[in-house]
Formats: sequence, C-alpha cells, structure tokens
Amino acid sequence: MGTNDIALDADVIVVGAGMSGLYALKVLRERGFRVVVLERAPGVGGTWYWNRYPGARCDIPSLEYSFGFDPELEQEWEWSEHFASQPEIERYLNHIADRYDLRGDIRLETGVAAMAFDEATDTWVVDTETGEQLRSRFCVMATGGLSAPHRPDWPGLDTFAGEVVQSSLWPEEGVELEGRRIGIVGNGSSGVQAIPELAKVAGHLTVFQRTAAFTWPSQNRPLTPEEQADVKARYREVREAQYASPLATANTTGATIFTVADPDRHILESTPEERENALAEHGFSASRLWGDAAKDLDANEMAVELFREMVRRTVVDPETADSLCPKDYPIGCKRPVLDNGYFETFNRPNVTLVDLRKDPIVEVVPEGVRTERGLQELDVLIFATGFDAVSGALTRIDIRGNDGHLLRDDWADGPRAFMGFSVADYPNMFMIIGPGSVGVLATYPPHIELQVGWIADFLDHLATNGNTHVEVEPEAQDEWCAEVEAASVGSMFRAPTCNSWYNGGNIEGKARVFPIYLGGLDRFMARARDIAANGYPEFDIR
Ligand code: N01
Repeated sequence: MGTNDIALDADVIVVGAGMSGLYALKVLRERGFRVVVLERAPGVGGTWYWNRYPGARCDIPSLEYSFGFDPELEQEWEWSEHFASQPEIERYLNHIADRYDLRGDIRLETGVAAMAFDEATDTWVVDTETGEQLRSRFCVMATGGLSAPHRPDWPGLDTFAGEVVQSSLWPEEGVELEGRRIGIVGNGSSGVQAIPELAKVAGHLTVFQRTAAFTWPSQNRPLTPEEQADVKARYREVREAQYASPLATANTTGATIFTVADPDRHILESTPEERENALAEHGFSASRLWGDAAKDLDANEMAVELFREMVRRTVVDPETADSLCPKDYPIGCKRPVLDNGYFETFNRPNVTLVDLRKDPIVEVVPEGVRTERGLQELDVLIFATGFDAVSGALTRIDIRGNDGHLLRDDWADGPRAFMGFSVADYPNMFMIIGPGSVGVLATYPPHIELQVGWIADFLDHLATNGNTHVEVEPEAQDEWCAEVEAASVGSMFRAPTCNSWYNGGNIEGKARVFPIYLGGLDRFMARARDIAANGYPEFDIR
C-alpha cells in the first residue's frame, strides 16, 4: 500500500492533554488537521491534574503563567493570587478545554504504551494501554518534562500497612490526613510546598530528608483588582515582552520570583559588615544578590553561608537547623524552590526531621519506617521524590523508529534531539519542549505557544507540499547537542557536586547529561525561525 492511500485514524496523534497537548490540539485543528489526543489521566491538565498534593501551586506569577493566544481569554479569566494554586490552574485548563470545545478530540484514560514507525507507509502505529491501535501520519509528543514519577525502591515498602502516596500521582478523591501520623520523603519543590500544609493537619509529621533544600520565601499574596486591571490593560505589551525574552518572563506584577543578582556585586570582595547588612535587609534572599556566585564556586560557597545563617536564625533546635543547612552543592545547581513557611514548620512540636545522611533508612515495616536510630510509626507515607525528568516520559513508552531503533536504547547515554523538536531516526515525530530545548527554564504557557506555533507551521509546510516523511539529519542533531553542551559549561548546573533532575543525577544509573539549552528562548526561537525561513534545511523531507 502506498503512503497516501492508507486509512488513518488521525493526521496527528498528540500524546498528552496537559497544557501543551491542549494547545497543540487547538492550533492543529484550526490548521485543518484531524487530531486525536491520547491522555492517561481521567482529566485534562497534565501536571496540574496529577500534582494535587496539599500546597501545590505554581511559583511563576499567574498573570504570566497563562496563555496569551486569545485576548478575550486573558481579559475574562481572573487570577486570585500572585502564584496560583493547583486547583485554580486545573480549573483554568478545564475552562480552556470547554471554551475551545477540545474535549471531543481527547481520549482520557488512554495512555500510550508503544509507538512504531511504519516505514512502508510513513505512518505511526500507536498502541494504547487500553488495547486499541491507532494510525496517524504524525505524532506530537506533549508528554511533559516532569511527568514520569520516580519512587525509590526502599526495602520492605510493599509490607507497609498504611497508605503510600506519590505527590505527583495524588488521588483525585484525596487522602485522609487529619490527625494522622504522616511521613514524607523528598525536599524539592513538591516536598517543600507540601510540608508546611501537612504539618497543619497531621497528628505528627516526619520529614525524611536526604538533601537539604535551598528555598526562599515566596511572598505569595492575593492579587488586588488594581494589579490585575493594570496588567490586563497592557497585556499585549506584556506578552510581546514574554515572547521576546530569554525566559518568557516580563516581570509584570512586581512579584519577582527571586531577587535578581547584580552582576557587579561580588561577594568575594564584600566585607563582613556588608554581608550582615544584606542579611538584615534581604533575609534569605541575601544569598542571591551576588553576581560572582553564579560562576565561581568560592563565591557561591560564601553565598550559601549567608543562606545557612538564615536557617540557623529561623530554626530553633540547633541539630535540626544544622541538618536543614545545605552543605554539599552550590546555589543554582538545582531548581530554586519557593516556600510558604518551610523552615518555620520545623519549629512546630508535631514535626520531626530525620536526616537520612546521619540516620539512614534500614527498611519499611508494616508499622512505619525503620532507620538506624529507630522506628518512625506512620499511617501515611508520601513520596515527593521527583521525576525521571526530561526524557523519562518518552523512554517509558516503547517508541520504535527507523529499522526498529528503540528510543529507550538510543537514549541510554542521555537524550539526544534536535532543539527539543525532533530525534534523528524517528521520522514524523515532534516533541513539544523536548530534550535540547530551553525546557522548564522558560515560563511554560508562552513557551508552549512558540513551540507549538513552530511545529504547526512545519506541519502546514509539509501538508502544503504533499510531503509524507520528515526526519532531522543526524549531523544537525549532533551539532545542536554540541551547542547545548557548550552553552552549559561553567554553569552551576554542571558543578561537579551537582546532582539534580536537570542532569539525570537524581536517578540512580541514569546517564549524566544536561539536556537543556541555556542560550535563552529568544536566541532559540530566532534560530527556529531561521530554519523555517530557509525551508528546513536540517531536515530530510520527502
Ligand atoms: O522533585 P525534586 P520535585 N531517598 O527532584 C528526594 C517542578 N515543580 O517533585 O536531592 C530520599 O526536585 C531528593 O533528594 P536528593 C520544579 O521544576 C514545580 O520536588 O536527590 N530522598 C529531593 O529532595 C521542580 O524542580 C513546582 O538527594 C530522595 C526530592 O526527593 C521539579 O518539578 C512544584 C530519594 C525530589 O526533589 C521537581 O520537583 C513542584 C531517596 N531514595 C514541582 N530519591 C512549582 O511550581 C529522591 N529523593 C512550585
């Protein structure tokens, strides 16, 4: 059978109905493609469906962490806080699904198990976890960079008599927490957000910490009607600023995520008085003021010491304070965390910190978790232990490209892709914000708009020219990977002591690669637009 007379279930199968899948469906449908979206969850929203743990919220200002594609949507939607909570963002994404009539093309509770490229017909054959098989010309992977949950394999975990919950697979019907003995593992963004909220309801909360977190007070507060009206009156300008900036930010509402370092302010040249004044004026953010801390490990260590000093001034018990002080990795290696009363929570009488570096896990038993120093009896054990990030959502699907290439094997030494869009040997497959893109460093909704727009233009180009096959040239992919690598040299993300989800260091046995482009979204998109303007020379198009 030829490439054009095969029966297709869709022109494009989009995998995932989170933010990027919803927007891809809207745009591709408008461009005239028949689209089917396959989604494992029982609801839309992706990350914002699954991560409904207590305290879950975004740490990017709501007025920027939202879509700009429709001025009417921007005007009608009201955000209640600077940093929106998970329920509010989930409502927003459901509103989008309804407002643009997207639900009819989304199949929920239909995860993708396998995909194979059929070279004879230039089509993808997609097998779902529900046993269906669908065929399409193209696949667009809207699978997210932080969507494949990681749970440590602690001995005896299956013997635990209580409830085990993953923060990123939080049940929609909720978890009974009131008055219970709760244990939580993990001190990244998820754990740091959940811990203060859990402490408010738990009979007792035990925090099992492997690595102390760098986290700064979020200063979240309600958005006033005036603040909202001000941004709405100049939303086009705000969006244009976001689309043209390195991180898709426009600093709209004054709710800066972090104190921005002054490149000319050097901690290595500072006096003890200057540092003490910085602590008095900026508190925890005193550690973020210094330009030299971003590149120089000695400077960074001095900034870390300011952070530790704030921990010691906040946490009453000296041993707990010492455990909560980050000691062995620099600021800027991991994703900075924003919190609401995190360190203060450890002063509560119903909260215990177990420092796993001093008191390692022995095993899980029916009653709770046994460490070297004793047994912590628990009713609920929560894992906020992060994700097999960037590549995990893709390698967990059996994706077979040319000549039976299996993506999981091809990426065994780390993900390799061209600008996060395409992978050599996997024709007709596009990724939204895949490995080698700017990734989560740029504010997602506007970032998604740019990426999906580029992919939609490319698919239009192929359709207009009657092309049925597209794949990136391996040389173009190699060159881009080298550029990504070069752009990260000298950054704290790649410090020798840095283990994070960014570089694969959070998962035992995962290859250590930093697959995020640090050159900025503005430069990235300029390059992407050049590629389109030149007729996509990096791609083999037939
Ligand atoms: O995951 P993480 P996350 N034993 O990988 C610990 C986004 N996000 O879900 O550092 C004990 O950051 C692990 O310890 P260590 C955001 O981009 C955003 O919190 O590996 N502990 C670490 O403390 C974020 O960066 C928002 O030693 C173990 C924790 O688990 C990303 O998602 C909210 C362990 C995992 O931290 C991921 O955040 C939430 C083990 N065996 C998430 N294995 C906002 O918008 C792992 N850990 C605010």
